[in-house]
Amino acid sequence: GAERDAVIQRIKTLLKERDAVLVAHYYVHEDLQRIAEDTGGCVSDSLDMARFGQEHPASTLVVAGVRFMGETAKILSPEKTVLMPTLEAECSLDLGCPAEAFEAFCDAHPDRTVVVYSNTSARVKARADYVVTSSIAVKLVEHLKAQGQKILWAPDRHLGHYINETTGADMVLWDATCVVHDEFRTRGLEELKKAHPEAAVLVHPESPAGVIAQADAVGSTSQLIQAARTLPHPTLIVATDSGIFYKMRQAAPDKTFIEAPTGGHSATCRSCAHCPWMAMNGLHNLLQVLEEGGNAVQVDPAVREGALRSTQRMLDFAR
Ligand code: CIZ
Ligand code: SF4
Repeated sequence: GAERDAVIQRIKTLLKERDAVLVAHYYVHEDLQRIAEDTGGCVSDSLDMARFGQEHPASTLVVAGVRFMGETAKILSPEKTVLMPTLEAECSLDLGCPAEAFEAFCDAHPDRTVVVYSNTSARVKARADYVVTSSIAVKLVEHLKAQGQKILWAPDRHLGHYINETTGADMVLWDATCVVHDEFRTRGLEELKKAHPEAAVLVHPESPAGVIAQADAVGSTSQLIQAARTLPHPTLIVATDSGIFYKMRQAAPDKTFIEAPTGGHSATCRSCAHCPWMAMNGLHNLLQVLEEGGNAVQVDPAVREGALRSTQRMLDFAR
């Protein structure tokens, strides 16, 4: 309504006044994705969010996503102010990989190169040799394997298993999962595919192996959007957070999208696969943080130094 439009307009004005740019993840509410598009910000996956924030000249980055994304922005751009609509937006992979236990795990495998997913705390990244996102994980592991390195992987065990299957790297795996992707169901997907023989299946590799096995395309959010554009199928069954549909519909406006079934799937569940922490980002708290300037992300300088090393390696490798 009119009130909502006024809030959006006020946010756009404040972004300009504050020399701030909005960096939004594909999984946040489409209102926020649209504001980022309209104001020269970016909507992307965590790798491109990191790149964009590092390269953009604005003195303030407003990161709409979850905490590790704000931390990554601060790690790469300590001179910038990094704000988030909420500092309470966690990630089950980050929460499932506490630094102390992780450091002990690494200590128990001293012969292994430590590769961690970007969905981790700054302190976990500081212990790692490399950070990766899902868009470059397979490539980096192939590269390290070709050098004869043995690898320890954390925290997502489905993604780790998928990389092991794809590369034969035989990585030692940490045992955490994403609360969203772990819910996709193998049997339910088999049935849905039977009902839609015309459909292609797009799967994010944080999903269980039985779901990945049925995919026509496996990849990061950006790679899945690309697949939605290029695959010839008229219908796409999608196993990732439902926030992705905003960009997927832009990429392939004539195709039909169906959410892959989850454990909680029912006729009354409109958006079963949606991250509860991504959903904490909204117009209201975005406006509030721009008006009041709270919610600045801080990273301990000693931790930052180590996390920068492994994160910058990711960006250099991705180039
Ligand atoms: O599941 C997530 O949080 C993803 C896909 C993050 C990312 O790499 O963009
Ligand atoms: Fe973490 Fe999963 Fe939410 Fe992504 S969707 S932020 S991996 S809990």
